[in-house]
Amino acid sequence: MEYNPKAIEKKWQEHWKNKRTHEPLSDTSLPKKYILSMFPYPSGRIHMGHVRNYCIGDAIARHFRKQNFNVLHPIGWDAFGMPAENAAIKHKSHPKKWTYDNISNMREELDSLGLSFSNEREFATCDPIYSKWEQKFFIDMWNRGLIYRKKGFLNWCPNDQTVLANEQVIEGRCWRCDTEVVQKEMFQYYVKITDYAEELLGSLDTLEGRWPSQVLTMQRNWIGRSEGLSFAFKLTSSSKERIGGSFDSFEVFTTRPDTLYGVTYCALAPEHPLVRELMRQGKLPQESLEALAKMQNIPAKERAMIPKEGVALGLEAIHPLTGEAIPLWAANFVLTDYGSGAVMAVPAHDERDFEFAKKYQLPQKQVILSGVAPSLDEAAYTESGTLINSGIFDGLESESAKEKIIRYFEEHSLGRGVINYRLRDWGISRQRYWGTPIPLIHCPSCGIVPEDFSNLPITLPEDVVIDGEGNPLEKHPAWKECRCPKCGGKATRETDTMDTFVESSWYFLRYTTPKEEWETHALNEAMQRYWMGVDEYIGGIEHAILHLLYARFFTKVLRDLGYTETNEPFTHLLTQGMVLKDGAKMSKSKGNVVDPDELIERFGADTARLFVLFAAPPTRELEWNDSAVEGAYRFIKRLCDKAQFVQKVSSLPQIETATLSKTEKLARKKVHETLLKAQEVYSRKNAYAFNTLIASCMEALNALSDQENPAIFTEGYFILLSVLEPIIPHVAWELSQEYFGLANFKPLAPDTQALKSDSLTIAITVNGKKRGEIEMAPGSSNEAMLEAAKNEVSKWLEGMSIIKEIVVPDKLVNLVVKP
Ligand code: ANZ
Ligand code: ZN
Repeated sequence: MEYNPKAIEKKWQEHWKNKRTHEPLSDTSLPKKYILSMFPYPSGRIHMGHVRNYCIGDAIARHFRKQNFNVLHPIGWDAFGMPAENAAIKHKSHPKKWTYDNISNMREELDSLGLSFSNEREFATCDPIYSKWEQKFFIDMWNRGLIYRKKGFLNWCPNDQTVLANEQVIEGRCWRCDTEVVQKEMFQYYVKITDYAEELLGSLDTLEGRWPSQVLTMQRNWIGRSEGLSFAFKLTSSSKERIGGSFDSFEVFTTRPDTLYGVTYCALAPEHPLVRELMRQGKLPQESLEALAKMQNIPAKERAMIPKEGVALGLEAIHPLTGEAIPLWAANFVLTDYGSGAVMAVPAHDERDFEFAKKYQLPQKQVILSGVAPSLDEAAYTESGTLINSGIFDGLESESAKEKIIRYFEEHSLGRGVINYRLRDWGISRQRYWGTPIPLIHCPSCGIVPEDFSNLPITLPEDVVIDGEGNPLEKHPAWKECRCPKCGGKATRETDTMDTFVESSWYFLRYTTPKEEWETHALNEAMQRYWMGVDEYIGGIEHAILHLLYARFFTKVLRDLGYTETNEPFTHLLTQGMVLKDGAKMSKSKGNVVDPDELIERFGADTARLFVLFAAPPTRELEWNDSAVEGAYRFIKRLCDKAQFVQKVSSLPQIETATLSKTEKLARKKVHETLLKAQEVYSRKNAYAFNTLIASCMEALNALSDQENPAIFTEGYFILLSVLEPIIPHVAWELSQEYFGLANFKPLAPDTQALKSDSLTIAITVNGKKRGEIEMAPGSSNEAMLEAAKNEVSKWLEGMSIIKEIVVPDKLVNLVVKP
């Protein structure tokens, strides 16, 4: 067959679409696979990372479809977000137009790759019907107290004029525009993800072996569970007086109650209410006030990377066990929103406390005996050990001391054992136009009231001025002014919109519901039960924490609200590696981007697909390589060239295995090994090492070409096309239709006989000269050996008559001939 990718790719893409080949079936008695590559942000054009992501998912989806699974393999668009607004400012376009134009453009690009998406379930998260249900979820959560409004210090990007989540601040800068982030106090809506901290942590265990262990570790650390003691330090009476009676104590949290006798000072976060009160009263020297103000303005994340700094507060607290007076400091290494924002400092046994104590010449007191010779001048001893200088707890080991001290505090009502999580509630409001409107109304007499369900969705007004200054919704009175759903009085809409991570937290659930029901149902109950969880979720490692944690959380919330029964949305997770060129991540700024469109235009989609799956295993980085692209193209061409040796058949040819020559056996072995490898690859034994599967196909094609038996060639070709179909679907469908009537796209099992390598090599001599070799099973009969041998050396026997046949079992056949 002449290889003409343009013609056949278009033909098959249309065929699949017209025949609805890739749409899922509604028959829930069929075995199912839900294969999902993370949906794209409609930035304008697809890049090689997308190509890789969707080709991996597509190969898996196509494989299981061929194995008679009912497959859901949907695509959609994560369509809200700041870039649309930034483009609007820059190009004077409208975010909506910009977004939908990008979607149709990228959709065409994805189509040109021949991806087997369940097209009829496609949606964009900015579609009003999607907003409707998201707003419904928001209201359900609000009514349950799972969403609340709170004033707090937030990361503020002065350039984007918006609040950023902690995760969106990278080294003190905005994740999008790289502007330095400042702290600003304002109202914000929060989702109580902390209510689910325990479950989010605990059920990670069920994902063991199914998710990359690296991702599990990152999630565990992010949730950050620690057990310890929480208790109050009382201020001394003179300190109480000094602060005017507004405070008489403050809480601390420690994971090392066993070090309690080693406390030599306490450190408070710069934002601690007690510190703020001191500042408000101006009861500190001017330079201290200035130093504190400076500390407060540095984003929390950055504080961890700068030298420790502190300000003596001139106050003292009473040690709960020794009664000693302990000095108070404000320190930049104490986090405001962890524990209680204050720590008991033990310089002898904690590194940060040690460093700080050295700098400000604060005393240290050893209370844990170390195994090695103690030299507490250089560093803190942070391990456990035996307690010393610890009153009634002397001689205890750290672990039991912790327990006993916690019990002591509880019995004497001094404090209690607590479990703390590092996880913070998720701030979900953004002061932005292009997002899902928060469905709340501010009424002067009723307070904050959710919008009536019958009025959902609340859609965005289109006639807005987007100039980059503040939230355009604030400046749109016609939209903002409304009626209170409760009292009917004049009220105003909330102008904040939701963080786009909310949309991506439930889109995978939405896909399970057929499009006909999108108006009437958030989720079809029976269908979500059938399709969930996602059997393979494929995406970048950059989503290891944020998206995956929010999606897990949201699923659990929707479960508790009665929308789904799913506990964990993603049964398996495959994190793909980055696509590099010249060793660096492809990026516009580096100018090393390869445009997928050009690649497809030049070589065809099948070459692009073969290249990305062959160049590296999915989880590893993929280095761009021009000659590997050409190699991929040549392989496909060779596959087409070889088709001429195929005998047209409509089922797997039956092979008479007893009499095969060595090369014939070898060819069959290679082919059936490929089939076996395919089974392994798709059962995720080796994280979908498509590269090894493709290499195996290439070897098999070579082995087939090295022998001349048309039945073996045909059988091998029949199998190879089937194995290659998920990878190079267009050419595989074309060849299969031409030669096999597509009969090969069904479950095929390797022939165990062909895989056996226990055959022996039998030399064949004619008149004492070696003329060939055959592969025979050990213990084959003399007759079988003779027959195979004569077959193999037939050209040496032509016109000859055999005078003598000598068979040495398992070793040799010698024929004596004469003309
Ligand atoms: C005294 C102590 C002695 C501590 C010692 C550690 C070692 P994790 O494990 O991450 O939960 N801490 C508590 N609240 C803090 C805050 N808001 N900002 C900074 N540090 C804080 O850490 C808990 C430990 O971190 C606590 O135990 C406390 O220091 C500190 F030899 O208390 B420890
Ligand atoms: Zn009202």
